[in-house]
Amino acid sequence: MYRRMLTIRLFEEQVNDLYTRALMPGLAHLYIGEEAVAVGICSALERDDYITSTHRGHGHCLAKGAAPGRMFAELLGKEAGYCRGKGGSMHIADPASGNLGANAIVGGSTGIATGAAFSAKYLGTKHIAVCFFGEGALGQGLLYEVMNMARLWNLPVIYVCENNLYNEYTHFSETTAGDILARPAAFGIPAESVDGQDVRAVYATSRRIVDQVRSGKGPAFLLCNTYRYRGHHVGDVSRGYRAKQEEQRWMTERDPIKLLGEWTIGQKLADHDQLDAIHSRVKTEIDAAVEFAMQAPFPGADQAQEDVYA
Ligand SMILES: Cc1ncc(C[n+]2csc(CCOP(=O)(O)OP(=O)(O)O)c2C)c(N)n1
Repeated sequence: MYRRMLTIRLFEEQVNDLYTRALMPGLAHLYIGEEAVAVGICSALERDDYITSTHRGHGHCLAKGAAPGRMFAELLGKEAGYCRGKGGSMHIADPASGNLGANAIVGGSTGIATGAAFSAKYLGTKHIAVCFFGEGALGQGLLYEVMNMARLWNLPVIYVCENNLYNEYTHFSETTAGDILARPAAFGIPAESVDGQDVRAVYATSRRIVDQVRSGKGPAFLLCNTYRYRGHHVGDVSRGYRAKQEEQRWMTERDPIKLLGEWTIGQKLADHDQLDAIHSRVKTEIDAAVEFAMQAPFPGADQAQEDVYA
């Protein structure tokens, strides 16, 4: 889990670099600071369980098993990318690792995840679906339609709300009335919250929920309290809508990688040198992945109209 969180962190730092050097088309929403959520939850899943993701989706894809090289290739619009360069940052799908796709429509993937859970139940496969979404999606009607269906039909789906406090530039308290957990509870869906900066807590909680959902008890809802360190997207650099002291507090006191590293050393499971060695290995892997993507060819012009449906 330490290595996976670090992979996401270093991947995202490279994305920021590629974007600011104008090498990457499109836009990117960085997941830095939230790594423990994706890693804690995906570590409790099987490879062929399903996930759906959001505009802030790189971390979910990597945590579920996507290869950094093909991810970078997708971001750079290259043929070797997961969507052959046609999806970009916000639409990465990797069916081989159960990733049914990121979705730039806020709340959009709640329907897809619930449909995947329906198919798993109908076909009797025992797979479950995890639907990641930000707290901004709590304002979307689709979520309530599908939570209703999921409860009525006892579907194996876990709704994971990542509350990083801000929907774009607005604090969630200005957009979200009442208690978040009361919303799934109104449908009879068991709901709980977890410290989204503590990967061990996220993993332990997810492990229990995953087992319940897989055993046929129907849907669940997990609220993960977390924080994004960077702007809403890479261009949001001044972040005047939130206090610098707040950012500093999360980064210094609540950093998920630092917290797990300190715990690991405190438990004498690893020492500083071993953690540094993991860091160097991940850095080498990420550098090689960027190089692979930079060298990879663009798709041919003859593919421009392939896979176009509308
Ligand atoms: C239906 C819809 N409305 C508006 C947008 C524009 N938009 C993109 S991200 C975002 C805020 C999302 O906030 P949240 O769901 O909390 O996720 P976070 O960015 O914090 O991870 C908005 C309003 C959109 N993509 N889709």
